[in-house]
Amino acid sequence: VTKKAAAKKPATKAASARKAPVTAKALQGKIIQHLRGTQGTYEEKATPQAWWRATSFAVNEFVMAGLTDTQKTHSRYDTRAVNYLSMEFLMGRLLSNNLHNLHLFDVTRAALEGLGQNLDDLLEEEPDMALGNGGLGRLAACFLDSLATMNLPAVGYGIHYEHGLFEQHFRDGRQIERPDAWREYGNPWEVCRPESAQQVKLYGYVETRYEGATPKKVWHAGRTIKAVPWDIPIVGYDGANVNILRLWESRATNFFDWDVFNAGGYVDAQAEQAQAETISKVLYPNDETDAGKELRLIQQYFFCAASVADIVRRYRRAHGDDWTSFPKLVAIQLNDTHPAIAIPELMRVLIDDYDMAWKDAWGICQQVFSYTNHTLLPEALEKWTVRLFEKVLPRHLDIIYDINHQFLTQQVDAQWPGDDAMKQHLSIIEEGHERMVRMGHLSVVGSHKVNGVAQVHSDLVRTDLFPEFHELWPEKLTNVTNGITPRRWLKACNPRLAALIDQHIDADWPLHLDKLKGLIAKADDAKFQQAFMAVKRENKVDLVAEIHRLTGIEVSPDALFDVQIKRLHEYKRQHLNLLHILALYRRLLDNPEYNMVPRVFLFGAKAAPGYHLAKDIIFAINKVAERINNDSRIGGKLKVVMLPNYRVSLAEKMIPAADVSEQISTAGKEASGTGNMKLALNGALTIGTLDGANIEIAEEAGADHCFIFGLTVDEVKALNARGYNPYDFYDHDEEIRAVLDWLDSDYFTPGQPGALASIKHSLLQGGDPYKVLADFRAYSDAQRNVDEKYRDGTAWARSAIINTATMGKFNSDRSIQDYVDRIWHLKAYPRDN
Ligand code: GPU
Repeated sequence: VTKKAAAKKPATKAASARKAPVTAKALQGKIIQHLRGTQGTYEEKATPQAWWRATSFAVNEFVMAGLTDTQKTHSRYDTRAVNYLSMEFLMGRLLSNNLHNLHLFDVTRAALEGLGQNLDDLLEEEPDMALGNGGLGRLAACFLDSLATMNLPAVGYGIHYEHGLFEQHFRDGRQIERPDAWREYGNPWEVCRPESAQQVKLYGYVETRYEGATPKKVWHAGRTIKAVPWDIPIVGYDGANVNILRLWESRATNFFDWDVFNAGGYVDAQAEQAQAETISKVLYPNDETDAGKELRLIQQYFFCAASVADIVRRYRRAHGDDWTSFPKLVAIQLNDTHPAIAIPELMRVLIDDYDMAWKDAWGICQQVFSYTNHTLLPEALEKWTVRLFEKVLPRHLDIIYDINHQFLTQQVDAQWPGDDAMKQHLSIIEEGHERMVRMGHLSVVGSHKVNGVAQVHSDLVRTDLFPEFHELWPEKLTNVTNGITPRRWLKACNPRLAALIDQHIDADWPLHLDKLKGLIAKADDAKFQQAFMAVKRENKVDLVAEIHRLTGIEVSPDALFDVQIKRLHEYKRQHLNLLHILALYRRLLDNPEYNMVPRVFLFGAKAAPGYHLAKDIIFAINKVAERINNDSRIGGKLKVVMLPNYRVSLAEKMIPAADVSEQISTAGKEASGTGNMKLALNGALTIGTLDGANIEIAEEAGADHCFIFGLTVDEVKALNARGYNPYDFYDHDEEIRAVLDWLDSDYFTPGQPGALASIKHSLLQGGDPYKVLADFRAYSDAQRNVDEKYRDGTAWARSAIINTATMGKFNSDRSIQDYVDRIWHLKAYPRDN
């Protein structure tokens, strides 16, 4: 386009920036240069890995230029920034995302084609960065994308795990875990910054020195660990800023080793090193359970101490010892309670290292910190024994006692004078057989804002989890409904749908997702319906091939694709889905004419390695699948597939092909859910309970375009209050009884009767804590409605379109704007360049 021609076009930012910043020819030159110059190979010999690396390094030139410009802008304007502290960042793959965000995707495809390479194949060479378990970690990743896109100054801080979430295999249907080695041979996206390394202290004792007017506490640490930062550039969409995700790796400190080494302790020195490096070795694979392990507490402290030190270093570089601007420039967000130890750590730094008065330091902390709660499940609410704290972080325990003392004697006593029961109830220290530090209480007391992640969840945080804190500080507890980045979860993962949308609305919808509403007008248009469902079918054809490649199972793209993808957990109720599959199978065996649309039930889920019932549910799904998929009597009407090693890159293949989205948690248990948003955005219809963000999805899409069923939060509470007895359902519902007894036979595990009995056991003798049997009939009826609606192709297409069209609210940019307005109060700084 000539300058003149360009001038005639409307000068929208999207239109101008959408042009690739480089020609295919120039990019080819860069790729070849990296292939030869940094990979040490050449075109004829290079492996796909080498091509992927060379392409990534070529793209990195654009990434790094953006990073430098952004950093200069931030320091020029001395910007207020949010520091997002999270134990998990579930980034997935970066090449495709970076190409899309830089508008380099098409030009790179063309450049590679000219070199005889296929971009889609190369993208598959990249290992997922699986530094997280599930929703909490992926939310952090989506938030980084939005922060960069919105030109907001932000740094993500986390741990540079050597091994991310385990790789899942199935052996005879059972989950086997293998270590993940995402950076075994180096990762092209990360830059080591040894110049910003920090020292982190652990163990030891606290000495009280009586020198000046007030006694001074001195922590004599028993051990010092080096924290080395690795920076991952986070590329905003459409020419926006490039922010940083800074991940800390633990190393042995050199000076510590030398003493031992020189004393002849060569082996001991190596052991010290191995111990130090254990800290960032592996991600704990427990989702929503508190491991209670010493190494986990050390991981938490390690990355919080390094991050706080880094934040303080950055501040002091511009402001020296003048702390007045600190709360104006620094916001620290705690992603759940995992980084709550950052609160006493900042207190320690200000008081011990910079001689600040308690009151001033506490004032700073309360302005700087805010905390996001992601669950109400009691087993996920972190507590550490006082004993462990005393051993690992003795100075922090002192500080926590002081925080608690001030809080109880001032705030609590003022509100509830003389009420000792209330003091005990709100205390950061839980008294009992073993005294515990309650990290949730510490987080609420130390933060100026606390948010839940969907409206119903935030309401429950106020009424059920922290009602007294809410009474004490009515302004503190708030809501920010979760969101997902439409760049990864629509534009990049579903290029066919993205292209169709581009034909009908402004191409800047990935920035302004509310513009999808423009598609509502098309929902009744037969041609558009056809085009929309044709995209869905092509995506299903692709997934069919992938299913075959991964499992050998053949499924038809003409079947209804019913998808449940999320961590395996009883509260998410994959076993409710399974019981319904068994009921369908039984109906088909009883009556081969049983009228149903052919359906493929697709699962993806990892179970925590020590969560036995979750692993039994995976085994049961695989065994039931084996039997059903090989049963010629049912005429291919029913297929069940559990894809191995569910992860971000697999989600990107499953979501575009889904017709139905399973969101069937017990009401009140799923804080928000985010997979629900991704699936609906890609045109899947939700079958779900009134839980978490499902409620808001149904509000946006309209009840006619979802299948809502089951007990509500209040009904679950009422059922618990009057006493729930699962046998009421087992005894009176013939189908429930039959499928549970079936699980307890050897029908699905020939020669091994009872191999699947633990599920039945947990639902009967175990009391069915998640009300699976109570919701079964309503679920089965809702599934009947799904089937009926799918037969009416027009009605289905219309609902699918309306789902895509109405998901604008769940753009993570909107979530971030809510954080900015309600909590962080940041200003955007587009980079100068
Ligand atoms: N969540 Br706590 C996790 O993925 N892991 C955790 O340890 C905790 C919460 C999830 C919630 O289960 C899910 O409902 C929510 O959408 C997600 O966090 C992000 O907020």
